[in-house]
Amino acid sequence: MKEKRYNSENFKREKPLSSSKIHLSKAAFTLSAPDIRRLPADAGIEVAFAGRSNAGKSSALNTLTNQRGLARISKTPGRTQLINVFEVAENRRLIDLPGYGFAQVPLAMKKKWQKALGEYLEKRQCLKGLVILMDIRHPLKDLDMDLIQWAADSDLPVLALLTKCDKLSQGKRSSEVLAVKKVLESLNADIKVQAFSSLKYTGKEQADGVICEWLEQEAEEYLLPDENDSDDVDEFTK
Ligand SMILES: Nc1nc2c(ncn2[C@@H]2O[C@H](COP(=O)(O)OP(=O)(O)OP(=O)(O)O)[C@@H](O)[C@H]2O)c(=O)[nH]1
Ligand SMILES: [Mg+2]
Repeated sequence: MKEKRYNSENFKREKPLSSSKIHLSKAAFTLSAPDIRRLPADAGIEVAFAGRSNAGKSSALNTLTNQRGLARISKTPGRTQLINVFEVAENRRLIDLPGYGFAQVPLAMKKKWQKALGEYLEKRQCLKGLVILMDIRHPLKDLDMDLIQWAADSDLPVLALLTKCDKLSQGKRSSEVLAVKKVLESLNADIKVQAFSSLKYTGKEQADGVICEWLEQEAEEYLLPDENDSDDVDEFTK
């Protein structure tokens, strides 16, 4: 039998989504996975939410999907320790990733979930956009920069959401956004920066626009082993 997987000639274009408009409010919880082996098949398109613990990832997911209780929010940093999957449309998913950079967590636990995070980012082929959330009062910490640099090097588009912007005055907010834009422009990559508040819905429309555009792209899929395989067809028609 011919080698079919991992060969660019064997890609096919998935048909455009039947209803091409994505609505994030359709998001529904699918599953929580401790590592990438328990995730749904690596097909379609995923947009993942990443950031330091307590940056506001789960809150942003709830705001963007208009669903208060979709992702679990906590005052205790380190709440999201699993990879949480929310399906928005067929083969289109939002992913709430475990937060990084929280010191007061036992080392063994931290190692386990940081490994899941690293594996997800490196191996997940259907990951087509990364939302990186940073508290607007403390953006661009070392681990944030590592992640942004990695995404830039991997040609993965980034939306940097500067969260909890309701905590700053309008003037301070604008100057923070400008400062972050200036640093990230130097990376020469597809990175957008947006002030965001889950509380006040600031930046919701802009973030929704970027995420939906990513999700509405056509996805590339591997052919299934038996599909369109003339050798196999011959076997059955002889
Ligand atoms: N004022 C304000 N507080 C926010 C906002 N977004 C999140 N918070 C608060 O920040 C805390 C952490 O929010 P989460 O959404 O749970 O953060 P997370 O990044 O998912 O945290 P982990 O799952 O621990 O990584 C909660 O107390 C939220 O209520 C916001 O836009 N404004
Ligand atoms: Mg969370």
